Formats: sequence, C-alpha cells, structure tokens
Amino acid sequence: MARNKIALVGAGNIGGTLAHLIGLKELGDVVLFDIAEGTPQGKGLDIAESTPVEGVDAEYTGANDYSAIKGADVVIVTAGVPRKPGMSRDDLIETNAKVMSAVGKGIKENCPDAFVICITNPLDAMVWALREASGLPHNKVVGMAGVLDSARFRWFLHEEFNVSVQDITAFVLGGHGDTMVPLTRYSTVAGIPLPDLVKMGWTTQEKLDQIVQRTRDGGAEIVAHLKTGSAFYAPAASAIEMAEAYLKDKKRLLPCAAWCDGVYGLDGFYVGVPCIIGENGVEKVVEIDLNDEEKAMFQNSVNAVKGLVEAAKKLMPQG
Ligand code: A3D
Repeated sequence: MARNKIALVGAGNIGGTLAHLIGLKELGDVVLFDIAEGTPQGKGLDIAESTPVEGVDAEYTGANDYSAIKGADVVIVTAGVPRKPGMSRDDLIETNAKVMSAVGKGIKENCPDAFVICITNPLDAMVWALREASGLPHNKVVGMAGVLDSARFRWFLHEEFNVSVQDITAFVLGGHGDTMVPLTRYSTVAGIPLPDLVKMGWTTQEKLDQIVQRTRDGGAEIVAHLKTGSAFYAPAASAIEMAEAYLKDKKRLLPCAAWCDGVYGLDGFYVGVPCIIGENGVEKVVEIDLNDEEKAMFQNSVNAVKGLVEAAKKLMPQG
C-alpha cells in the first residue's frame, strides 16, 4: 500500500516542526512547499537526514512549485506571516487573506480530494478564505486552534493541580482570539469537572479565573518571550493530532474551527466547536448544551469572527 502524501504549505517554524513530527510518527511522505527558495529544500533534506538516526521511513521533498503537492492526501497550511510583539492576530489579515487565495488555488488545481488543515492566522477568517479559494467541500477544510488552546489550558491546569497532563481534559470553544471561551464546566481532571474541584478545595475560583485568562492570552505570552515570531511546537503537535485522526479514521472528538450550518444557531460559518474527525474529514459537529453565560461568551466570539470574515471578503481577489 502506498504511503500517505502530506503536503505542508509554508515551511517556516510550524511547517518545519510539522515535517519533523510526521517523520517521527511515520504518518507518510512529506512535501514542503514555500515561496522562499531554498527553505523547503533545506529543511526537507535536513529532516530526511535525521531519519536514519531515528530509524523511521519517510521521503522528504522541498518545492517552490505547486505541482509538487499533486495528489496529496492531507495539506497543512501555515503560509503567511506570524505576529510580532504588540501585534494582534487580526493585524495579519491583509497579508494572509491574499496568501490564502493563492494557496487555495494551488490546492484546487493539484489535490482537490485532500483533507486541509489551516493554521494561518487570524485562524477562523483564514480557514473561511482558504475554503472559498479552494472550493473544496466544507467538511474537508478545517482550522486548527481549539486543540492548541485546550492543550494550553490543560498545561496550566496540570501546573495548578500537579496531576499528569494525561488525566486532564479541557474544552475551549469559539474563535481563536481574545474572545475564545474556555469551558470550565466541561473541563475535568479524570472526569471531575473543574467547578467540583473548586468545591473540593483543590483550587479557588480566583485561581481558575486567572488560568482561563492565561489560556486566552497563551499565544501572546509566547510571542512576548520569543520576540521574533509566535509559538510553533505546540501548534504543530496540535495539527498533527487532527491529521492523524483523519488518516487513521480515529473518529477523534476535537475542538476545531469547523463549518457550522444549522448548529449553534449559525447558518454557514467557521468557528471553534467540538467535532468528530475521521476518514470523511469533519464527520459531525457536536452541539453541546451551553448555559446563558456560555452562550453570551460564544456569541461575543462569533461576532468578533464575523467582523474578520467581512474584512477578509474585501481583501480576497474576486472571481
Ligand atoms: P513563519 O515561520 O514565518 O512561516 C511562514 C512561512 O510561510 C514562511 O516560510 C514564508 O516564506 C511562507 N509564506 C509566505 N507567503 C507564502 C505564500 N504565498 N505561499 C507559500 N508560503 C508562503 O510562521 P509560523 O510557521 O510561525 O506561523 C505560520 C502561521 O501560523 C502564522 O500566520 C501564525 O500566526 C499562525 N499560527 C497560528 C496558530 C493557531 O493556533 C491558529 C498558532 C501559531 C501560529
């Protein structure tokens, strides 16, 4: 049986990390594509040369021509610019909306049957733009943000409780931005919801509120440390979890920016919601019960994303 072909559009910090992880997990052969000449070729060769040491089999190709992604089973898109200190994700829209047009066209022409994961920011608007430009079915184009935001939430909870990260599940809804909605009621330590852990004296409501806010600001915290770019190890690991769910038909239930049509009161809109990923891409958006406060926070987040999608619409070349 032929190996899977995984195309990485954008061979920067996240693209390179994705390429490395794909080899280590033997998920398939990798094509790195970038407009920067030499970058995808250099990173591809460097990672390929690590495979004999790791004892894994994967082929690596670097390219500056879209024909290289022909027939890819999965495409992970990180092309564009990341933010620098002082910038919000939304400041990237002007550059990245145009990049999504070009990338979408490349996917449409070369691998229209692929499962496409968008990582480029501002995420919820860029996954919309990428879907529009590629013309792929909505269930085959999805955005990565919720897995990362939940992972950050889980890490901070692990620090607070001194419990293995393995036993902590967390749920984050809404857009990937300052309005994201970490859901404490649906986040647990080995099945015990966070509000119960407050009652049990494991933490205080005040500390929990601080952790929720740190989760919302998780990306900015890393940008402030790095100064020259944004997070890339955890974002790459998160996208790999989604790609693996598709390639292995795992039916994982993960928070992703998925197309919502007739769920959560939305009629055709990309935003972060829990969804099942399997061999058909996004197979189901799971509508969970939200209380009034959670509904208001989710709506606030949806409104913020709506503004960004409108801005992206104006920036996308017509036709
Ligand atoms: P970076 O290391 O700058 O890599 C981006 C790459 O895209 C560079 O190698 C560029 O040469 C390349 N590029 C630019 N324009 C094009 C184009 N038209 N076609 C192909 N390649 C192009 O950035 P990064 O890897 O750190 O981040 C990539 C994106 O992910 C940024 O937009 C970040 O803001 C975003 N990001 C999202 C999350 C989420 O959780 C959603 C987290 C972290 C970063």
